[in-house]
Amino acid sequence: MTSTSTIKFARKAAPAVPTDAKWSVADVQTLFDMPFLDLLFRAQQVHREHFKAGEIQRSTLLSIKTGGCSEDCGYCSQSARYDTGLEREQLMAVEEVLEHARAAKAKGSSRFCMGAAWRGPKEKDLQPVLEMVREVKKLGLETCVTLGMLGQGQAEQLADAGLDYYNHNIDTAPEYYSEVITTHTLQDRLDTLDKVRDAGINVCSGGIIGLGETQTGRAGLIAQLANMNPPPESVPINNLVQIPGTPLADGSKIDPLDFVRTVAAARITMPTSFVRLSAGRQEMSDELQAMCFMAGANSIFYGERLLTTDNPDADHDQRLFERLGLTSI
Ligand code: SAM
Ligand code: DTB
Ligand code: SF4
Repeated sequence: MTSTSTIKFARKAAPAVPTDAKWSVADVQTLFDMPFLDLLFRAQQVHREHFKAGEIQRSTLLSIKTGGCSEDCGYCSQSARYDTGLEREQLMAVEEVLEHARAAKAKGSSRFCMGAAWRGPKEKDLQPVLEMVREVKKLGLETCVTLGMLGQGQAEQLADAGLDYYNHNIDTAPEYYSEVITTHTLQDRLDTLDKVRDAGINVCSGGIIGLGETQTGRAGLIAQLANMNPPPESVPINNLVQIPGTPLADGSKIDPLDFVRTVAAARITMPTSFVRLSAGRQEMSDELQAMCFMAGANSIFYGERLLTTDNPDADHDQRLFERLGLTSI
């Protein structure tokens, strides 16, 4: 005889974790199809098995070279191909970068992420970036850079400078990639990620939600990240910041609850990774962000600026941490 409790609580079985730890697109889609509260509960369970609940890592971003990028990423304010009204800036001087890094540390950030609008760094540009990495590290901050595709030997040079993380997102569903970007391929991105991994640098790789991808496409993005061996140590989940002038400026926005589902799926499929609630927080309510933390996000970008767009100011985040009883690591 079936017990009442079985009828009441086992409405939809959660998918079993695949034994070979590989996730098919269908497995992730099954997570998306779970009742919302069951999905969040499962994500919390996984989260608490691997992390202390309520501990949130904070990274501060700085654009060290802004605009004028040769690539055509359809969401980006910094592509030279779109008129987004962004003012181009040359590579920042090391001392100016350090001023920003000191301020980030004083506000409580533990990692400093420097981003450059390049297809990839030229050798002459890499040298000052190596200096930035060495000097920021001396301040007692973890270092991260995002410089585009790396050439032969560049990952090793970054590793020698002491770089902790390299950010390089795979951004969207494999089958949708060429709809969004035509100047490089997903395979190019994966090749750079291999170089980063081989050089012994921690991998930071995630994507953007709301580019017009289907829900299956979103499942494909998460599956591809989760199936990396090992998965990225840091997984930024960005909500598209719509930039006037870019091809993706006017698409329809996704249901915020689907964003939360994506965070939960990232947590469940990548149990030991830091999942970062990344771009898009400025347009999210505190309550929606709280739900993302419930879904297993345990990292944020902290400080009033992302690369070229606004982020909640640090005081607001500080109050949010206090209201939610969150602590920083
Ligand atoms: N040029 C390098 C690259 O593409 O890797 C580094 C900088 S690029 C701006 C870093 C990442 O920012 C992109 O891969 C994308 O995930 C994210 N990004 C860029 N524009 C965005 C936007 N409008 N909304 C959300 N995320 C965005
Ligand atoms: C990531 O995944 N998101 C950050 C960081 N890595 C480099 C960048 C977000 C950019 C948002 C739009 C802007 O400010 O230009
Ligand atoms: Fe250039 Fe990176 Fe923007 Fe693409 S996402 S246009 S590579 S800065």
